[in-house]
Amino acid sequence: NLSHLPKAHGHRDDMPYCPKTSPLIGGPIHVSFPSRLSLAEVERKNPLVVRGGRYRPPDCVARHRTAIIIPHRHREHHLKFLLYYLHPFLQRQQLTYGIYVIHQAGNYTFNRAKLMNAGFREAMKEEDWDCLFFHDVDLIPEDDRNTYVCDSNPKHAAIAMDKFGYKLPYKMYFGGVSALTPLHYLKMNGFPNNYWGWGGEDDDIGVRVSLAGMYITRPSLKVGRYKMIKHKLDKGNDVNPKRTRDGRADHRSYSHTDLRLRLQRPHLRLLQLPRGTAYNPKQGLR
Ligand code: UD2
Ligand code: MN
Repeated sequence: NLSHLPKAHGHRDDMPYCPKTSPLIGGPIHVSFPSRLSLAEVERKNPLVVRGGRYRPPDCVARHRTAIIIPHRHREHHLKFLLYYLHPFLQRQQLTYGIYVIHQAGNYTFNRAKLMNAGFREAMKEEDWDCLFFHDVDLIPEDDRNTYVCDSNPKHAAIAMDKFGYKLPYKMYFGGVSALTPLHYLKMNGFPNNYWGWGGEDDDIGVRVSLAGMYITRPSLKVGRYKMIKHKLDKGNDVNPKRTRDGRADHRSYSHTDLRLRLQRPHLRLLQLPRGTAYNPKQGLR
């Protein structure tokens, strides 16, 4: 229910649904990083975005409502570029959306997956989102046909990144940008909270998807393209020696079955939801 939001200019209650495919989509996006860009400029260019990073199309009712969850600390410079590209990108897709920057306070070791759990919880408290995109702050989508809408199964959107030569690095890869419905998230019992520092949490999440009886969908290589803003490993995000259960870094070559054995939380509990159960955000998660 977005009725508490100010009505967009020209809003009428009898507005039609937006078309199934947005006429504003243009395909490939040229991504560069202008050195003098400011947040004020981003704000000026997106006059219809309201407080909380929220938007809905002014002249049609969106078919999809998507929350973007961005784990964040000390990356203001990257965030500025992401917002610069992401707001117009989502608007061209005629989505109702909200962008949530989930900031880790203090200097303790970074924990990306835990931040995403917090983001899910906070976003669902605010709004009945039908899709959540978990989004690295430094990944800029390069084609707006990569629609930020959920599939019937968990979606890995960042299939083709410049840093991996625009190829999927390995089949079970689930890092960068991924999309779940609230029901997907509940079925896999959310994300692990115990990966401190860099690495492993994305693979754990990928394994949870399959343990919950779901599979990973992806856009095509042509469309799921991203540029990663170049960076070094952050302070406070050292490589996690426990990113695989036995602390070895060769999990990328494991088969699916082996990966199962190497989960940090092999005891993960799956929520059993009866068929057709609707997720009630007020109940929250334990
Ligand atoms: C890869 C994955 C990422 C994650 C990570 C391992 C890609 C493109 N992404 O990212 O999804 O699985 O490996 O943990 O391969 N962050 C901060 N501040 C910090 C540290 C991290 O904001 O101090 C956030 C930020 O959103 C960043 C993300 O965490 O994009 C992943 O961290 P990274 O960019 O340092 O790691 P990277 O590029 O190897
Ligand atoms: Mn990165």
